Amino acid sequence: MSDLNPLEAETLSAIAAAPDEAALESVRVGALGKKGSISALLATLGKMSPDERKSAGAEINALKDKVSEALGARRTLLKDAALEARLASERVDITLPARESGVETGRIHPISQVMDELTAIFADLGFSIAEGPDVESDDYNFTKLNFPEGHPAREMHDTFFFAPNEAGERKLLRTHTSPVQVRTMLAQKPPIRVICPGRTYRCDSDQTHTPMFHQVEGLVIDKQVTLGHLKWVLEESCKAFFEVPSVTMRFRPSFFPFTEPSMEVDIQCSRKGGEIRFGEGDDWLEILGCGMVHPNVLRNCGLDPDEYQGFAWGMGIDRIAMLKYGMPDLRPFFDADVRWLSHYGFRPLDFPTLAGGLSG
Ligand code: 2NM
Repeated sequence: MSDLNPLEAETLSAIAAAPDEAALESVRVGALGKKGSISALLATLGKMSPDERKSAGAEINALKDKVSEALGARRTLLKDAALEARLASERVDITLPARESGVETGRIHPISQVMDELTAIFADLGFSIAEGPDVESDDYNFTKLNFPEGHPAREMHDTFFFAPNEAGERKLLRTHTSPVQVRTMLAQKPPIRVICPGRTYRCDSDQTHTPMFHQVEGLVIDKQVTLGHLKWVLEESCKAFFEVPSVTMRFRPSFFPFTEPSMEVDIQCSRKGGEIRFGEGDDWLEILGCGMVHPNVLRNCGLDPDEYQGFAWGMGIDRIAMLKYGMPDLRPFFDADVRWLSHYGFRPLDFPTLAGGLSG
């Protein structure tokens, strides 16, 4: 039997030097594993004479016990140290001030606020919200809305077109939210009462126009719908939106391909010292376009104009938001400047409701 002392010294010093539990495990495998150094020694016992086996067996087993004990002690030590290190690194300083929640710092953009206000107002009048894609077909954006091919009204919309596909069809960015009303008429049976808020696009950019802007359009279809109903809905919603007890509206004849008759609507206001007030004064502010849905549009959307009539209107949200909240310039709307947003934005939990007040 060879001298076991060098193996013992080597194994014990490897155990003492193991920096972590993984390293310690490989020392254990190297000594006590199936192919380990001490296991190899135990395997030699079978070839020994009974006397030799007795003394060598005792020696090897003593070494094995010693190594096992050292492994156990080192493992406990490393486990404790690892726990200590983890506790130190994950320590929470409970004396630090609490971090401010997003609900305190985040702000709702004025355009979203105005859309939420209009949603609350029209929901109260029994309207649903309908939405549709920003990328539309020529058919839904123009043809079904009674803009014939080659009609000059198409040119008035400064449309952003995509490249044509193999079939020669070109998609476009919707120039108004009216295609959502088309989709609604094609998908559901009257009576219909919807408003359609969303982004719209026209290739137009100057002091008062941005190539992307926002609209809310509305549509009512039923069997006995008149201009009188249109006028009432617009008056009620304007009073609610501008939070005044009465408004005076002026209806001027106009033209849109999808309505007949068509009107533009102004509301009476005063402008003194840069401040605008509604329900008084001798100025007029243009706020929306509207009319009775053209029989061709009804037919194009699967409705019989002898059975159903409807009215529709559309308004730009960006300018209305500027007016209501006293913002002098349209362009910062789309600058994503947090300083502007923290000044003009709305607190997320102050959600507009008719009962709680729209704009707080
Ligand atoms: C406006 C003005 C007048 C309108 C018409 C329709 C539809 F789909 F029913 F034909 N949607 N929106 C409409 C009518 C929009 O925006 C100034």
